[in-house]
Amino acid sequence: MKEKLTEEQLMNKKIRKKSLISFGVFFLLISVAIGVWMWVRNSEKSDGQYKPLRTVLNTNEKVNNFFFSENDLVKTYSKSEGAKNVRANGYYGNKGSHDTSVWRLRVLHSNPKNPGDSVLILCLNDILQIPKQEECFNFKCVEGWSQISFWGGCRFFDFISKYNLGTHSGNAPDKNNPEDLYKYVSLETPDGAYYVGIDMKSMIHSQTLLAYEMNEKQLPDNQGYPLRLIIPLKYGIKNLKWIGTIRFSDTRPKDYWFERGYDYDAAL
Ligand SMILES: Nc1nc2c(c(=O)[nH]1)N[C@H]1C(S)=C(S)[C@@H](COP(=O)(O)O)O[C@H]1N2
Ligand SMILES: [Mo]
Repeated sequence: MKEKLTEEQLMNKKIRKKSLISFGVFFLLISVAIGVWMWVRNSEKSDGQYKPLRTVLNTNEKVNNFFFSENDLVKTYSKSEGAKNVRANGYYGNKGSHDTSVWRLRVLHSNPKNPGDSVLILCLNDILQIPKQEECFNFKCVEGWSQISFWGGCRFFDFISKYNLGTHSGNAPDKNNPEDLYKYVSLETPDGAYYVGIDMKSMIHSQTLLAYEMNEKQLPDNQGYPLRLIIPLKYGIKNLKWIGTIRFSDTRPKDYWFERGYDYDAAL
């Protein structure tokens, strides 16, 4: 009897010791976590984001760029798998008339072969002349929803090829001559209220479209009629609806959600 009690006491002692260690470790980890959190919160902001977090986002972007391959395709689905009631989300920049009798696409470029000619003005019919490409993919929004949807339009690469855009030389773009390509493309709504900046590599990817159709019909107005960007390599935020202006540059163009703390790349 006496022996058993001692065993029990010994056990209790062991348990107390373990509990104490556990509490100690727990307390230490919590303190470290709070410390890191306070350090991040007290740091300065860069483009709407705390600097340490911005550094993490920029590093992700570099890693992603390093592994980028033109041949990596986003998974596609058969068009019958596309949603019939496609969700519409985000209406920044939808003001003004989208009537195609007045709507024009403005492309700002500097063509060394034709220095006076720096604005190319196109109508929807010009875009419709470029061979059509269709694709059904899983559209993903950073807010946490995704939806398989079916789009039609022309490849952005075919568009810049047709009009000799996006190059320093003013020649047709060549994927094997990346030096001649501008590094970034900027897209803006006609009223300038929503804007995105995207790296050229992603823009000339074969799945990136200037889309004018959804489910084989004219793009509905809430989906960006008459013209929107469909870029399956990126989150929804970069898929700008109601395109008004396109520009090329070697420095990062301004970007609506980047300015509000999101990751510039928004790559999937
Ligand atoms: N002009 C414009 N384009 C936009 C947005 C917006 O607010 N304005 N929202 C973006 C976001 S956050 C998403 S998820 C997608 C939504 O596309 P959908 O309306 O076709 O679902 O559009 C993107 N393009
Ligand atoms: Mo989104």
